Amino acid sequence: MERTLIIIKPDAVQRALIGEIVRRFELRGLRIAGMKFMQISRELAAEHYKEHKGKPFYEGLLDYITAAPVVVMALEGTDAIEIARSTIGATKPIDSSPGSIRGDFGVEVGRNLVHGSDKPASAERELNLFFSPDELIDWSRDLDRWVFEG
Ligand code: DAT
Ligand code: MG
Repeated sequence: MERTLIIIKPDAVQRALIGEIVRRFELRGLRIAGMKFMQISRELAAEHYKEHKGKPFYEGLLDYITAAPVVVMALEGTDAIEIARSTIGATKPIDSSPGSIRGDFGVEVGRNLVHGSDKPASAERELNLFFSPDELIDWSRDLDRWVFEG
């Protein structure tokens, strides 16, 4: 079982896509371990996106992610990181397959609707930034044995 951090970004919240996006992850089979509605501070945004510091889009990225409330989720499941990334789609919506979130709802890279951690080390770092241990719930669903083989 792997956990990943998902952010339903300000554009998706403003466009009333929270339910649609949560629905897609739920239907894929991933299990919610944590979820909250919040507004990201500049400091937290800078920490979250520190790998991009110095890039031309960095300041605009911080403006965007802090502009309005977001929903953050911890999702878990077998290969949750890659599974979530495929449901989200490629970074640039123009490259995202129809059927993915960005491919169905996105046009611009700077308004690409959802964040998902890209590898296990990022997921661990990002989950710790957004959730305290007591906000992540260990639980199981009755349907888990029909989604997860192990
Ligand atoms: P992802 O969000 O798919 O993990 P990333 O980590 O490379 O992509 O970049 C983080 C965010 O930064 C991305 O969701 C949108 C923005 N971004 C990335 N590359 C960009 C570019 N070339 N121009 C503008 N914004 C960009
Ligand atoms: Mg990334």
